[in-house]
Amino acid sequence: MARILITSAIPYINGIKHLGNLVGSQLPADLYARYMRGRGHEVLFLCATDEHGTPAELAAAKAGLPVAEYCARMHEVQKELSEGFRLSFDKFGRSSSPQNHRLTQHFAGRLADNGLIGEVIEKQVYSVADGRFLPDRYIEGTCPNCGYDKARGDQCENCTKQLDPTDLINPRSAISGSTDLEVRETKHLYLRQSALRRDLSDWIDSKTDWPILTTSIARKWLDDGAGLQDRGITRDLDWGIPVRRGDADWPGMEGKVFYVWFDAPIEYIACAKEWSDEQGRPDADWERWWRTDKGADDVRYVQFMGKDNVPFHTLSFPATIIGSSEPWKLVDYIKSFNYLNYDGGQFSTSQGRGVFMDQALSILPADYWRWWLLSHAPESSDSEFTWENFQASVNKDLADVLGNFVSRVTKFCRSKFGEEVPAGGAWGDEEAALIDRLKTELAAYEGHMEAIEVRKAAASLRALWVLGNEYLQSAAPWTAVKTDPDRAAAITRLALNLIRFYAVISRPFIPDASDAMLAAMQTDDADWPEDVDTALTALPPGHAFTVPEVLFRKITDEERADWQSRFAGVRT
Ligand code: B3M
Ligand code: ZN
Repeated sequence: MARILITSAIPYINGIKHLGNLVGSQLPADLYARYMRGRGHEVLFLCATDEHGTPAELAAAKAGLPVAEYCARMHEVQKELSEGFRLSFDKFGRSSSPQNHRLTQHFAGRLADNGLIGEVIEKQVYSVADGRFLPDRYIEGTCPNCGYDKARGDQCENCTKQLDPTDLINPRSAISGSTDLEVRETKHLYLRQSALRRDLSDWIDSKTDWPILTTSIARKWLDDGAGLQDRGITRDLDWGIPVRRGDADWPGMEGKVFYVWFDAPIEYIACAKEWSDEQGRPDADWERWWRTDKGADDVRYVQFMGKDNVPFHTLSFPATIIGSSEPWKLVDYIKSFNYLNYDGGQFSTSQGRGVFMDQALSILPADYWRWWLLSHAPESSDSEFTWENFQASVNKDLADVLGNFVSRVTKFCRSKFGEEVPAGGAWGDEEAALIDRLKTELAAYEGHMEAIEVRKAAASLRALWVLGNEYLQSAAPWTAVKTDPDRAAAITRLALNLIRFYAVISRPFIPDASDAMLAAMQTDDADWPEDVDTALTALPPGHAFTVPEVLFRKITDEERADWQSRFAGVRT
């Protein structure tokens, strides 16, 4: 039994995530966590909301709520949605937790002690009326390029030109509208990543088994040097983790907070402490996952994220860990994803284009989405959600192949032999051939799951379902029953056991259907089929079962057309 620590990139607090976000980190992380638990390993699976930064402040202002309250509410919303999607986090924490405050300040202190923090004086726009420095996007004015009068200090939304706040004509505060702005000096802390270049480069080079998508992004930043410029890790904002040096004040940094990307990955660690604290357990319980001096040296740590987050996880966060010179666990494997596009364009949070987590669950249960998203995960390239493809996959894979198998077998048995597993005679060549193929395909499935090849794993699982259908079709118990009821009973006994077998191996992808199948088979034996022959005798003759409700219904053409137009744009 191994110990596996799994984290998913932590979603921003501002708003509900769309399906593209979901399939890029949380959902495949859940698949892996469920699989590893299914194989009997000890898993700690962590996620959280990413609650700091300007976007959180802006979203709270827009919602007319104090930012702390906004975050508390949105955390609950996101938590409920993740439960709706059956994301099996051991803890869904908050980057604003007291645990993360302390740990982030601790890391900053260690980095400073090790000479890896520089102090830099910068010039920044200050709003006298608001009594605060303004981040670039808090400054509005007229675009020098196109004349749009609500251009932001970082970019013009109208013509997309990248701007500096000083480029704007008639600049004003986006908070109060005040034009009483001046440029003032302000001090910030920089993490001297450049000093760690060699360590990071050697570390990345040692990761020969990582996906190319992950290492190529890391190498690009290392080799350009651009990504390894020293990074500002503080901001002039109210909301965030106050800048302190461990437990001590940081002279000159009063009223400033750490940059959201500094504290967010540290929440991966703090979240483990939130998890053990919540249960009133000692620190040793989370430290055995995170401290190599306290047992974590035999933990395998796997991270999941979209490709845009790779630089922070291959360079910045490891720089924090390595720079602390404390024995924290470094990531062992980073699984990264490309983007999922939506129906001929991109998912867009700002335009409300695409399907968002709450909307998805309002039209269909989680398993339908989980299956489609995972079987089409954007692994080797970007992939695209279309309603046609979604309808076709659901109707074919889930309804026609898996659902139909379960329904045919259970109904046939009920009508010919009653609601218990029939005895029948011994299995013959046809069964031996089937079991052989099941063994081969199951081994392939397990291999893909171990390697986190999500699409290939889905394809193998589908192939395993197909094998059952093909067997049923050729063994044809409905014909055999007329001349050789014993033979028909033997086939049915195998097919009913296959339902339990499918319930167990499909669990990581479609947990609710798996529960329904196990419930119908009246068993809670969800042990992984380490040995296929034995697994197919788990339900002995005489074992009672019930015919389940329809496992998966088909999506009609009308529904497809309706949803397609409903989610085409502008969510309110
Ligand atoms: N919240 C960005 C994102 O959700 C960011 C990830 C943080 S991971 C530490 O894509
Ligand atoms: Zn413009």
